[in-house]
Amino acid sequence: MLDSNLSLEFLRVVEQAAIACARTMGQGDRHKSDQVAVEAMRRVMDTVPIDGTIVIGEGERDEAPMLYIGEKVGMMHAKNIQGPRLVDFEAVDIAVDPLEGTNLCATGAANAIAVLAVSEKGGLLHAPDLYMEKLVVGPSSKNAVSLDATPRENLQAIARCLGRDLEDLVVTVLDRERHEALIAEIRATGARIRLIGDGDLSAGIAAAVVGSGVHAVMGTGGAPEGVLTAAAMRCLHGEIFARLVVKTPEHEARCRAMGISDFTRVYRSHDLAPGKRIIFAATGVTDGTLMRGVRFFGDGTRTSSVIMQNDPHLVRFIDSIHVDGTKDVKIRF
Ligand code: VTB
Repeated sequence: MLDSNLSLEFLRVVEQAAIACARTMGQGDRHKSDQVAVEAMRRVMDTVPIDGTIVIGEGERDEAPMLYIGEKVGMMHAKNIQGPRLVDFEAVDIAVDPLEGTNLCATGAANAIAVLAVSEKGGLLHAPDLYMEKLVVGPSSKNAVSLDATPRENLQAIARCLGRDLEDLVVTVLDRERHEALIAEIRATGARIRLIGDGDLSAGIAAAVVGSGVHAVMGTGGAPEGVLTAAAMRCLHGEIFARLVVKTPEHEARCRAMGISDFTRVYRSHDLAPGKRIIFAATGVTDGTLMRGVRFFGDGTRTSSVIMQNDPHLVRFIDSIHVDGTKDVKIRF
């Protein structure tokens, strides 16, 4: 059983990853931003009392030095602990994106986050790093839309479910050439569009939260982030509809390597993140829709996070002040 106290342990992991890369905000070096987030996340992960396995991470073992797929993490595997482990640590699978939106951080743009999801073993799909067609909506419209419907049909359904006009909807779409036709179709309905440079995961979370000003996310983005989105949806009762973009024999081989043989399957949140117990944690790196970015104020640091679990169901928005122990820090409300 995933101990719900673990949620707060994982909160520390995303907070520290966010703080590390937020220091590099606007420096124009996305690789550096990512690297420091990965290092911080990896370091703090080993202080969490778990027997963890990374199932979605920075890449395959040969291409990523840390947080690679299959890497063992957590106190169970911490290098600085000698001798036999006396405690029975829980075995969990972990999906991480230490910095979702590396470009957003490197340019100081909105909605970069540090994020992870945890479940019992087998609770998160091992998704290949391919593109994925996605449709993300909130709880009110999740039973009225489909990945096989046209954007107009889906937007009409969402408008109906929300009791609004099409013109009152906001759809977030990644600003990419591949989305030209999609964007034209959405515009033709009269719905409003928010084009984003990166980060369809934080957009997806926003779409599932009433009052965020985002009603849907449409378009093609990364599959691993689709799994993280699904984990968030399990806690927010929103829904992701997703289909892998499999175009070449090489793509097919990568799917097969992950145990996927049906390339046209439409996945929903329960398929991508089937775990009985899910924990999802994210901290804002730059200012965003739901979370503020990391603020450094000389003698302390303030972070804004969301930490959620589906069972027992709990969604917490957490505002932390990290004080440097050596100074007489003033805490402001
Ligand atoms: C990016 C990023 C997204 O997918 O779009 C990436 O912004 C892949 O798309 O948040 P490109 O190759 O066009 O950049 C995500 O990482 C996740 O879906």
